Amino acid sequence: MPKIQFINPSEVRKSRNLDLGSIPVNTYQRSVKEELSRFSREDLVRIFRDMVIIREFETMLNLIKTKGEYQGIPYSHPGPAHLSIGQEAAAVGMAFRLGIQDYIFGSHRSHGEILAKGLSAIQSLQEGELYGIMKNFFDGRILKIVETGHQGDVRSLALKFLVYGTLSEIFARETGFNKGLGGSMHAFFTPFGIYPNNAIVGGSGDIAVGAALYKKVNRKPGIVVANIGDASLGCGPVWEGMTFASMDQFRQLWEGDMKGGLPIIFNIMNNQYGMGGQTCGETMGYSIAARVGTALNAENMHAERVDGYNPLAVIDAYERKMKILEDKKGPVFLDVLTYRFSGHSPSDSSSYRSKEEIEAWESVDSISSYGRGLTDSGVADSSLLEQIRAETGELILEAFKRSIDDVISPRMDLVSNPGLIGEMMFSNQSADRMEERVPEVNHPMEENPRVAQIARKERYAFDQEGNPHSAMKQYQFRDGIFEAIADRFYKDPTLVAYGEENRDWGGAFAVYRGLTEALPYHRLFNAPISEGAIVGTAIGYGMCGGRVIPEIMYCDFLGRSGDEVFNQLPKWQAMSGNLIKMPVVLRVSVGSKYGAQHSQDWSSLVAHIPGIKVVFPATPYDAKGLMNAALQGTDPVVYFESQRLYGTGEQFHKGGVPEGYYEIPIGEPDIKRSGEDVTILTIGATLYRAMEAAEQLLEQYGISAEIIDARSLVPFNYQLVLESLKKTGRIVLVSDATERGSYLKDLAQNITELGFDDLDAPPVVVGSRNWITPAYELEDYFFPQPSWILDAIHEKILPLKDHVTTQNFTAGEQMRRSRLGI
Ligand SMILES: Cc1ncc(C[n+]2csc(CCOP(=O)(O)OP(=O)(O)O)c2C)c(N)n1
Ligand SMILES: [Mg+2]
Repeated sequence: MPKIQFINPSEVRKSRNLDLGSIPVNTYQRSVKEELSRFSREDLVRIFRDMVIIREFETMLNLIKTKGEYQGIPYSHPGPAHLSIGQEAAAVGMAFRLGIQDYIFGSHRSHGEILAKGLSAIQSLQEGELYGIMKNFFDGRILKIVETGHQGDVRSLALKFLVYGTLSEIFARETGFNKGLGGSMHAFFTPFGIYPNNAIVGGSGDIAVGAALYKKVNRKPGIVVANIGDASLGCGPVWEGMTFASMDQFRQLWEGDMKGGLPIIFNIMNNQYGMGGQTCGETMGYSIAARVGTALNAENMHAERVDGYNPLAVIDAYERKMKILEDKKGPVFLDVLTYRFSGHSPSDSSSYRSKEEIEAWESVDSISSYGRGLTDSGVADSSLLEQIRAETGELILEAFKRSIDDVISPRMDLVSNPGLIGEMMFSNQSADRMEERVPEVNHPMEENPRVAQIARKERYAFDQEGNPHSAMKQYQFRDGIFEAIADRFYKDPTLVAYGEENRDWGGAFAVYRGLTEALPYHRLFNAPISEGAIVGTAIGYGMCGGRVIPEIMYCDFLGRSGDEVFNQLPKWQAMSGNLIKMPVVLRVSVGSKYGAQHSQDWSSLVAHIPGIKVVFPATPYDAKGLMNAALQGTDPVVYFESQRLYGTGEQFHKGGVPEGYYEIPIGEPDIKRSGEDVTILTIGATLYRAMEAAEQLLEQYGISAEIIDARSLVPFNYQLVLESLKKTGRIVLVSDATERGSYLKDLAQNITELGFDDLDAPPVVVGSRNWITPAYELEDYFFPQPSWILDAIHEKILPLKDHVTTQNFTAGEQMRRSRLGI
């Protein structure tokens, strides 16, 4: 079902001027009095209260950071506190109309947003529901603390719960919303629709889009708000997220009720500074941030600037923008103008701005202005506002006292349980599907043309005489990946896959060919060339509860999704205190033939980062079994696949690749050839070069090599390797990653320690040269060759009689190269 969208030259070549339309700027002008018909008095007063709670909360933190005490009680908080004093109206206005089904994502400066969204949730939930949430959260541990001595209703109890849970999290207490593993910049509370805040500027810019994608694809109610700063508009992931959210296909190619835009608001908390840099006039050129919307789609993303110093203006904008999202006309871009009186952080001396400027903004402070609006309009008298301030002071003080009490609010006990954080790195669950629902597919699996084609293939590469079947007839490595993924698409209704050229093309390397016919657009689609957003949106999709397979076309492009792969994907399970799962299987194709920027094996870089499982299968049997295992799990897996192998048949598993479902446990290496004299441990496609080397060792030198295919990098079970060493006493490790700092070095180091008694010689690493990858014609001088393995054995382990080396593995050469850094 290829898409048919005719690009007509006579249309697109026509001469005309592009009219960008106009963008409203601060157009809201109503007074509190004029709003009395739209808001109840209670609501209008509550807006004031919510702003006051945020102000007092942040002021308390400011005092602790700058004076070391609050209300005469000393406390030291060494961690960060990016405060939002001055920005309260923007946060309360943003959250006021949202329900718990609406998700917010934030930044390093999101305490105010957490509180505002929490306060809004507390108001909108039924008391029973509210109590249930508190009771179920961490088995009621936080509830128990705040219930002690509480007199009053459930909502006032919930206020205590919200403030205490947030503050304890900031103070790294185990009783915090994320067990103290998130902290000030990452705290969140999903039961109220408060999703991760992000210490990486702009980090939420693409993750939030993935949450909106999740809502759309899985028909979940609610919208998503990405609260990001004005300076984050200089960040690639934010642009990529907005590009992804604005894709035409949502309206033009997605079908049925899936037609229409993503339910997301990019909410720019425009405090007009990025640390000390002035975004308007210095570090950016947009002049009015709302202008950015004009770049992304023909509706200018419904962009608008609103006065974030007036909570009613922000609420008004949300009412209108939520309607736009309901009509499936998202995304929306909101430039919420605000200002922070507090420094970027409490240590900030505000050297980049004048006292006059701060005072000018303080003179129009939203809390006092709005409070005046309430009294002037007769909604409240000043004694009520005073009472609110006084009650807020008590609320914050009580939470403060409790959260700094080491008995009530202990830190995670890493003394009696040193492995606690380690145990939180992976969820290690097994789940056929992330939700019980019938998966949407276009036809039964048996009717799929690719499935029919594979059915005619030979699932083992050799015939009964041991001769290889023709290449066309062999079941290939790419078929193994296809079968596992196709099976999961028919099992898990939440599963979606996307990346560059994933749909009509069938993936750049034809892994998905056939899936285009099987799946509607919203389950398999082409992404923009936005590797950051491809991974970032998958993270958002996964953390909301969906399973997803993003794809990076060439390993070298992982650099473009560096933040997502290194800072986001691996971190959120543990940083959430294990509330979040991350069923994201990131497929990464490792190239060759295309030179320095298309042929790098970066599996070592990924394996270095705690929190990601890393696999690198080399045979069709392993490819299918490991993909099945990855897709059955709930952890992030980076699944490397070598372009050298897509067409390879199954040469090892005698029965051929099973037609049915099976899993290969992640972390278990596999013996691909038995031997007695030397062990060769390979990663990825080097397996086949090691097999050649083993043949030569046997034929030319009578040495029998045992070959172990690592299959996984993280986790990795050393047992099999150590057993092999008991026989051979010698080991060579081979991979296509450049040798310096590679994962092989890590393996070699551990093998040295664990198998020292059995080793006759130190483990020897054979990686690629520490160069750029040269042209295809020169690749044999760069990537490990069979002869290199022999050379390394000859030079470092066991002299081979009359062996003539092609590579220099001497100690002197090793020293020379290291000295030169090559
Ligand atoms: C990727 C990244 N670069 C730099 C920083 C350091 N940093 C933290 S906050 C900040 C300014 C962000 O400004 P903005 O997005 O406008 O948010 P604001 O602090 O004004 O709320 C910077 C540069 C960071 N955390 N992440
Ligand atoms: Mg800013």
